[in-house]
Amino acid sequence: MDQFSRASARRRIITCLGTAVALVAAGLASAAPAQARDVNLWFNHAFYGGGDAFDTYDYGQQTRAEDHVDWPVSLVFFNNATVSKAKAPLSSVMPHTGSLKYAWVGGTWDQDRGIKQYPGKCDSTTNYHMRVYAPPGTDRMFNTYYGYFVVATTHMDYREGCSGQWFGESEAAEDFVLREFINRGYHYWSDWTDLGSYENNGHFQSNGRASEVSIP
Ligand SMILES: [Ca+2]
Repeated sequence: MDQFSRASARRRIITCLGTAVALVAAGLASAAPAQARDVNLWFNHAFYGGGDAFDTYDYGQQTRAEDHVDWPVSLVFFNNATVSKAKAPLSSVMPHTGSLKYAWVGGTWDQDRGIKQYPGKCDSTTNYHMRVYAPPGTDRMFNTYYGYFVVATTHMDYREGCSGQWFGESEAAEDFVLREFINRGYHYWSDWTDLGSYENNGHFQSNGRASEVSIP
């Protein structure tokens, strides 16, 4: 698929988004899990042409609610992607795994520990982490324009398990992963798809637009 037809499709996506649900901020102050925060918009998103839809955040448990969102979807791997094919190219730079999180993809739950640069560590270098999701039965989703696709969330685990730890910077983590694919010669579209998952609150950072990588 060439860039022109993809761009043309994107212009029409705006009118074809899945149901947007405006969520109230109530309830965040009481017994909120560590990752709870004010998520302004929450979509179950279907690309133009329909096919498999996905929630634009992953979750800390199998509950599709604002209080349980973890990280925004920041990458779409398409063309002929599977979860394993989206992870494999980065096995040398992100050889470790993290805790299980969950995503609602293609009408079912998937779970993933993801891939990350390091296990928990106390120095101040980057430790980017990506989780990749698709229905476990197929390991991929399908859309007429994207072909076989999977979605991924990204973030950084800073000084994980040590004093001064924090988690976030999804946008920087997206850029890190995208750069690794660019360096390996993959075709890409940076910050291409508007998923409405904009966040700008301390370390919770996302411009709401997912980058795309073509997996042959
Ligand atoms: Ca982005």
